[in-house]
Amino acid sequence: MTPLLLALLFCSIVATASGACPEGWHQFAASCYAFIDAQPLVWTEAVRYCSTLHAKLVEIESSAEDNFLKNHARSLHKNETYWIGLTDALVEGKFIWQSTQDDAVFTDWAPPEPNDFKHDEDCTSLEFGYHYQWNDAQCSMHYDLICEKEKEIEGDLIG
Ligand SMILES: [Ca+2]
Ligand SMILES: [Ca+2]
Repeated sequence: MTPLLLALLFCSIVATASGACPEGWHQFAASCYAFIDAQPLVWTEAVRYCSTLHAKLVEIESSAEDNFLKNHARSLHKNETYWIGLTDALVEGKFIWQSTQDDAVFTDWAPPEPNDFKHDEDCTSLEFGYHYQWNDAQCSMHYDLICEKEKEIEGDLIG
């Protein structure tokens, strides 16, 4: 085995052992997050885009996770609004997470949201204008998005 191959092998083992997120993804707790701003998408396209990355449109279960995402969004200074994986398209007023269909327990709506403005707001964003608290918005809006996937567990790859 050449020294270069040995070095590459060593690097991949180190990355695995630390449970690192893929390049360009940001770690918090057991998840990795990608802030996607190359091209704003409508909500259903955002869901599909994350699935192509073997991820889901971000689902926020705690204030700790919410704060991490808000702080990161602010730190980017891009003044962008981001889709998250929360919708009440099936039953008006009943917000569920897209991948699990679970009811949202933790929420961070910016008052007076969710207001279903013009009876046409079934998808949820981290709204720049609300300092990244949540807004229900028209699903046809084009926003940036945040994808989430589980951090790879060391044992899954080595064991
Ligand atoms: Ca989550
Ligand atoms: Ca709204």
